[in-house]
Amino acid sequence: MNQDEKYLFDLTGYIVIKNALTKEEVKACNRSIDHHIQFLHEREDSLAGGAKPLAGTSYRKEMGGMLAWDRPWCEPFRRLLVHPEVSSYLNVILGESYRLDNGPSLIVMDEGTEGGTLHGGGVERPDFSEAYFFKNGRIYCGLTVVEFMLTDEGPGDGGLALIQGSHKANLSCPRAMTLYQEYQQHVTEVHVKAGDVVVFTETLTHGTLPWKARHQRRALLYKFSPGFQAYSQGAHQVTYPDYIEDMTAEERAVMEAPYVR
Ligand SMILES: O=C(O)CCC(=O)C(=O)O
Repeated sequence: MNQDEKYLFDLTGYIVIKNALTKEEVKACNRSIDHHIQFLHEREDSLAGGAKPLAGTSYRKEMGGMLAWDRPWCEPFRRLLVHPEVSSYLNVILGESYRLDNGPSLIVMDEGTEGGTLHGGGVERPDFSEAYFFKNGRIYCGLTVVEFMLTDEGPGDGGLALIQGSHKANLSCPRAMTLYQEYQQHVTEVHVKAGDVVVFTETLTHGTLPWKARHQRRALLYKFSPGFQAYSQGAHQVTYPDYIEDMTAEERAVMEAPYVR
């Protein structure tokens, strides 16, 4: 990550790493997904918040669990944990011992799929797990989203959208803006090619525009944290040793693994 990219990430809250994945790497992910297509499920609830500009004819589809698939199917997804084109950025943004907080999770949208409200950023930063600040020449960033694009997202297609600079907002985003009803000129629709990777701080206000393209959208999300902190339980589902089971609920809460409760 060079000085210009660092400046732009600090300024806007996101960066697009062009051609981070080779065509073969994208193909390998898509092939593994196709092989497990029976696990793809449509959400049961809407993400569009009842807003007309975000409405669609179906809910988005999702799939997870790739890291646990049998070999060789899991391999392309495991490689993305430490992909050199991406880890060189995460080492700067999160520090060298960054860890997977949760994911990967796949978002799939066919033509007509609804969007999702803009969320995160401003006063929605609840605690240090989603902090963003700059001090002594370096970036300090909590939960960070890495979105591996497995298909193109061109102008007018929809998909990932964000409000540049909102990771530094001090006020909550106007409700009509989160619903994409007002101030659309301040919402950036991110345009990418398959193989590009978008890295953004979870404190950036972001969401999804309805999918209008004829081809299927596939975006693969990994969420990383600095090595010393956690936002969610991720792979570390709590199983208590017996002596903790014997504690009061209040005592047990203090013994839990780090994550945002
Ligand atoms: O559609 C996207 O790329 C963004 C998804 C998103 O904001 C989310 O799942 O929280």
